Amino acid sequence: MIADPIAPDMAQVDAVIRTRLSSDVALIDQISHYIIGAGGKRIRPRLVLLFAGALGFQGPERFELAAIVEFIHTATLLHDDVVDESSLRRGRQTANALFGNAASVLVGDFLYSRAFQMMVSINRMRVLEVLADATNVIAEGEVLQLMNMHDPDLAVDDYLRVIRYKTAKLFEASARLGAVISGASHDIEEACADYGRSLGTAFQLVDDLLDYQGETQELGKNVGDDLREGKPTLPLLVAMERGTTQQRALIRHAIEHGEVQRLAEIVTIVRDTGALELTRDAARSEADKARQCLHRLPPSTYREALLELCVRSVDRSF
Ligand code: GRG
Repeated sequence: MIADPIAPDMAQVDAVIRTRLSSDVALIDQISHYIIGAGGKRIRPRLVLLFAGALGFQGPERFELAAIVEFIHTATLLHDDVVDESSLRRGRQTANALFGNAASVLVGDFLYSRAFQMMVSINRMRVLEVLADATNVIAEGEVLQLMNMHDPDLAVDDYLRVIRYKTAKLFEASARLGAVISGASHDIEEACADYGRSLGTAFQLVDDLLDYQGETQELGKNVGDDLREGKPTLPLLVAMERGTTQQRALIRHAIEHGEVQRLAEIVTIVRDTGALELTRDAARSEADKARQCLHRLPPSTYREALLELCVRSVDRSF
């Protein structure tokens, strides 16, 4: 593992996050500190900082921008856990489980709108444009996903569209913004955005496979949550295509009814049909695409760290 070139920067980002979280409203303070304090991998702020670093930008706006993307990410998590009725996140009870749905949604709104206040303070129309577009697409992705629930006949392309919208878009925006604040050319900006989109797609593919392969304790969230919601993700779509008639019928029924009573059997089918390997291979191929984009950047420790992120995003177990 290479030395982390942005370790001191990440400490600064955490300081901005703490300062900007503050509110006179006690419940906002309590819930926002609860979810942000639980940690998380902070990948999206890392993308902002690593691309800014790779393109030679050292201005203080980078810390604010990195905090902004983490706030938007956190707002989506708060909303998502309500929509999905999840009970475990980052190894802790979800905010909705602890404080209720209404409080979770509203504190999500606080974080989301605080992020826009911070964007305005950066005073760059292009930054506003990128993030306004990204958050709009994320919301579209989430609604598309809702429409796809309980549909065992979902086409793989439609599944991929959802993950590009709901997850890859914020990765794309984070990488793009690293280029925007650095004053990069249009071509470089697009290469950075392409990296983010591919990495984000790889990341969500792995997220979806860990729901069948992972361990609750290591993941920090409940395995089998996707099936419980009747979410047709790639591991299930592949297992249905490759399985026997009986196996296919079992998975179809589980998706249609969001049924987890036979989760153990379904996990075995998913494993035996090679659906997990195929999903990880698809993630690896997206990560390879991301890696190719880095040839457009000059060599640096930041670029090395971006390369390493491609490998770690595919091989991760949490
Ligand atoms: C508030 C703009 C806005 C939209 C609401 C609910 C919703 C619409 C969007 C949810 C999108 C979503 C949660 C996508 C999944 C993204 C994902 C892979 C989350 C997990 O990311 P990690 O692993 O989390 O980076 P940590 O905990 O490490 O930060």
